[in-house]
Amino acid sequence: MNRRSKVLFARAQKRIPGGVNSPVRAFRSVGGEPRFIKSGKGSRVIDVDGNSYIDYVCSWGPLILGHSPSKVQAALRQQTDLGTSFGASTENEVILAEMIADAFPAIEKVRLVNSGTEATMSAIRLARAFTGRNKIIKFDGCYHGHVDSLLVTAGSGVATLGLPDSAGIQPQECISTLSVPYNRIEVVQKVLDDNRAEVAAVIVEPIAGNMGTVLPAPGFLQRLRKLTREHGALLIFDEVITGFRLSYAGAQGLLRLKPDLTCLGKIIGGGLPVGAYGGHREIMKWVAPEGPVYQAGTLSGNPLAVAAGIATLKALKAANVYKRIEGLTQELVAGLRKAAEEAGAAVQINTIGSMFTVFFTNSPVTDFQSAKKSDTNRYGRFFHALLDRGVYFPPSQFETCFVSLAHSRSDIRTTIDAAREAFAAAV
Ligand code: KE4
Repeated sequence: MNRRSKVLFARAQKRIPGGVNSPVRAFRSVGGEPRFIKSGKGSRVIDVDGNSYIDYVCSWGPLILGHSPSKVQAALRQQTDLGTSFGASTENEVILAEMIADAFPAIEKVRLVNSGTEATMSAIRLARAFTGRNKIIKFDGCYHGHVDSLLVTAGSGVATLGLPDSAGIQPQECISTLSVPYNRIEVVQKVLDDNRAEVAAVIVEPIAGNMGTVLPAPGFLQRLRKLTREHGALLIFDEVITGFRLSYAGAQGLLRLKPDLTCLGKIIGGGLPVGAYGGHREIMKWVAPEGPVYQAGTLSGNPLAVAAGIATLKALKAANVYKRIEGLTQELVAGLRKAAEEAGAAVQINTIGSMFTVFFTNSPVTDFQSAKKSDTNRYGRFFHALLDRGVYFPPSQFETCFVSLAHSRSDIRTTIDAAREAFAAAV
């Protein structure tokens, strides 16, 4: 029953475009109407009609500790008593910057901003200034926020809404953006050769999360690092999702790779608005006021977001955190694969660390092209069948499920049981 959600959605649509403050929340790609959430604790959220769900959206990634973790709540309470924003530097901003730099060897200096979009937008501007070049290479299906020049065959909400390029963006904004298929290193090589000495940067989600979870082919990122270095283009890892998600040093820590710039967000703010971009000090010294690349923000380094981020990263330094969360994810994915097989549903489940996506397709999903071959209507039916059984997956085929440290083995078993019925119901 979702009567109050329905009433609120009708009201919301009168005053907010599409009734939501971010498109993917509107359930457009799965049908039906969004549930309005009232509260969250641990692995669960409760909607305004009192329905409880085991949550695998986790606020799209930030809540790796689960909802309302006590240590983060305590840090926020302590900070609100001291003040919420000063527009001046604070000790905690230095502490968070030091924690990020200690975690990521490729980050010698870092600038805090208010969203992942601001992080990637600023990183692109910095790369152009540092190299004196204009062109940017990105990958089809990777989403880097709603930056004008990067909304080119983007993933996430854009893919969901079938907007290959958003309205309102001037063609000349994207003329220097070259989008190539993910995992196709030979295409990257050709584009770099054809645009010799013109490419400022290649930006990539090292593990893609915005076409659903899609993994890099063996050697893809290593060859990308080599090619960009040979061509004098900067390599930017967009780790807004994977930063502190896949390891305490993100995807680059797992892969033992060092990009020139890294974009972060989500987890480093513990559920409050945040973003960051950082890299080698020789590059970061170009950022104002040290250098000529202007970038600013009223609430950058906001005391509440920084307090929540510090509390979250401290919790992630505890022993075996990543081993535990991966074990839970592997148990869930194995159970989902078995449940799908029992229901005769052809699925591909891509997973790494505590990320996974269930694709309704027979063939492997290795890039945006193959992701789009999934049966998104069937995903929509599966999504609602799960929702009706108290399990909340992302309301889009082109997103990633997240497991948090608050998910229990009982949650995993409950989810597998619900999925067994949902696979059968979604035929
Ligand atoms: P924000 O501006 O939404 O904080 O971050 C943009 C961004 C940048 N880079 C990556 C890899 C991202 O995944 C994102 C945002 N992620 C989406 C979900 N995949 C946010 C959800 C939404 O748009 O509502």
